[in-house]
Amino acid sequence: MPVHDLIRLSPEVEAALAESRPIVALETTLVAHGFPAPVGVEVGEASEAAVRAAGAIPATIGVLDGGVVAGLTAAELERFTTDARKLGPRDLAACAVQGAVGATTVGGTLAVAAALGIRFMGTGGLGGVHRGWPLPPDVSADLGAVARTRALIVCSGSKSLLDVPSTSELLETLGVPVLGFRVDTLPLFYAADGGPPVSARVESADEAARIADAHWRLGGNTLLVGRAPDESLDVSELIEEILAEAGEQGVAGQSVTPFVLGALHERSGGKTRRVNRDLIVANAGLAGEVAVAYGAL
Ligand code: PSU
Ligand code: MN
Repeated sequence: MPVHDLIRLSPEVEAALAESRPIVALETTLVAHGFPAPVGVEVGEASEAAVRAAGAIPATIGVLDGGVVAGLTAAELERFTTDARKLGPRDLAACAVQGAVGATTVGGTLAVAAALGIRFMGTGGLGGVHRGWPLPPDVSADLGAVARTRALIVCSGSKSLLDVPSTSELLETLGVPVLGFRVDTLPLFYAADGGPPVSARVESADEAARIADAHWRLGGNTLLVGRAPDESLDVSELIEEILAEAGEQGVAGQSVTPFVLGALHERSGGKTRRVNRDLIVANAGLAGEVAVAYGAL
């Protein structure tokens, strides 16, 4: 089966690809597993609106009805509930063939975007090295995906429940540029300050687009652009407390992120949910701006 039969494009995404218009890929894991229903769907829709406001076309990606879909409709997005599988790059094919509903992570979304030639993506926080490595030896497949594919992802750094300094070192090892959008340090997801240094600071979407273009022409793969959350929140103690509980309860692997995000949302009185939502939407908008700037080069 040729790849275009396996990947179903919405008419809008198909036309945008044919006309080489700016497109931003969006993930569905945060829709299904990052927020309690129905907040996830609202976050997905608000992210799409932010991409459109910047002048680009959103392509929200997931697996449904035996195929990979790029450009989910609002009705399709509603099907991404907590029952959806969480799909890293290795999980796409099995989910499609088995006809299950699958929500793509950053890595899973990048794999699809790369197959289609979509170069821009917005998300909340990248996966990375989990705390306590090498016990457990849990390193997100997001990192392998950014090393293998060619795209630019706007995010608020890596998720702060991770070992952020080790994640930053690994990004350097993998040759992934980490650009700070008007910041000198990689944002710590909920918190703006205190992260590791970026590899270069940029002042505008246009500058990020020009660096991406140069990086790709030099044979490079995915770049990150770190954008700080507008409202900064220090929840480091809460994160430690919740991670300890996750360990005691035997929560491991793919379940760690949803468990921690859910508990944080509850114990911060909804504050982390608000910050998380707003940073995801703002990152989608900035990804749209960079995609538009790249198209104008
Ligand atoms: N950031 C969020 N919410 C999320 C995630 C990141 O604000 O739900 C998801 C992303 O889809 C990311 C994934 O790709 O967590 C990484 O999961 P893991 O550590 O299991 O690889
Ligand atoms: Mn993991």
